[in-house]
Order: sequence, then structure tokens, then C-alpha cells
Amino acid sequence: MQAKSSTVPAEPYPFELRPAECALLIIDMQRDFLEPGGFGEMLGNDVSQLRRTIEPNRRLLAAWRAAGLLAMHTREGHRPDLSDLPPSKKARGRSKTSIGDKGPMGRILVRGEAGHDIIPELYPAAGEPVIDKPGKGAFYQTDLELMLKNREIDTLLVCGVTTEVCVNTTVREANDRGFRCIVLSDCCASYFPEFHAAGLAMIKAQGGIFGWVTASPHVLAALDSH
Ligand code: TIU
Repeated sequence: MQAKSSTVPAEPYPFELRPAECALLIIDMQRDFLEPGGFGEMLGNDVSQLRRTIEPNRRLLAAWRAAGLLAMHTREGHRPDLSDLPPSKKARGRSKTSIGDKGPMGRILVRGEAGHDIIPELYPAAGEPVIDKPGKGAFYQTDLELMLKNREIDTLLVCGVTTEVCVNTTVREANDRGFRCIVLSDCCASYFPEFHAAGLAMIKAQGGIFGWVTASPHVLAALDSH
């Protein structure tokens, strides 16, 4: 049975959840960002900050699938020939090892490499769309918008990493395209806790300038109550 509509506690005000019109969008839960020994850790980041989102995401994804709803996944990465990698992105950071180079889990942020793939805990199920994106936003140079329109989806439940980078960029892109966004605070994270907090604050400020923020237990409760 399709989950029914309900009101979910959220900031800056309650959110009308109409599950059939929603997609769960899980951003960039990739091995290179989350796993010890990956690119993220190689850059000096503390991956435990991101890893605490795995269990809430796993629980939410399981409930969402059980309700027969649409889940979508994104991965940040590039073609093996790097023809879609802007030179400015390649050069930035001045790191000895950069995108396209051999990293601890294959070539860094290159499609088809082990580190580019989604962590096993949240691996896409057969039939769940995976959006490969060259940038931070999930709409830029992808077919995400077309797929959402074709399925008459007008709302995104946004999860993933990192809050202030790919999650925020995607929410801003979605907002300008007329999609409603609700970000799940416990299912998102940053390597920098203060940026996570600021990233969420910026979304819900000014009456919900980009959307809503809630926590996954509220969505689980809404799915459960039918
Ligand atoms: N997915 C995403 O946010 N990509 C990043 O590059 N994040 C960083 O924080 N580096």
C-alpha cells in the first residue's frame, strides 16, 4: 500500500509529506568520501564525522523501499578520460594527488573505480536511479530533472554528504527549479561539524529560504503510522 500524506514536524514549520510525490535523494555516499583509507581521509579529513550518517540513512532507505517509494542516489565523479573534469577543479587544492590520479581506492573520483562507488551499506537496489554528476549539484549536467518530471515528483527528501557542499548545492539547484526540499539533519554530515550546522541553518532561515530541515525519525514515524 502506498504511504499516505501526513504532517511531519520540521523547521521552520511543519512539512506536508506526500510520499507519492517525493523522491529520497541520497547524495554522494561514496567510498572515497566515507571509508577509512579513501580520498577524503587522504586529504586529512575525519571520516567518522560522515560515518555516523550511515545507520540513519540505512534505516530510512529500508523503510522508504518497504513503502514502495522512489529512492535515487548520486555519485560525484568523472569519465575515465577526464573530458568532463574542468581544469579549474583538477588544479584546485594544490594537492600532490588530485582527481583522476591513482588514489588509495583506484583513480580518484573516476567512474568505475572502487572508491567512486557507493558504500555497501547503502548500495542502490536494482531499478533505483543512480545519477553520475561531474559537479557538486545533482542537477548540473545530469538527467535528474527530467527523471523527476517524468515521474511527477515535486519534492526531494535530501540526505548524504557533505552538508555544505553537495547537499547545499543540490538543494539550491532544486529550489530554483521549483522542487520542494526537506533535508534530514541526521542523514547528512560534513567533515566540519560547524559547517554542517551552518549548512542546515542556511536552508531553513528566513522562513525556509531553500526548504525545510527535519530528522529521519519523524519521517520514519510518518511512514510507520499507516
Ligand atoms: N559530495 C560532496 O560534498 N563532495 C565534496 O567534494 N565534499 C567535500 O566536502 N569535499
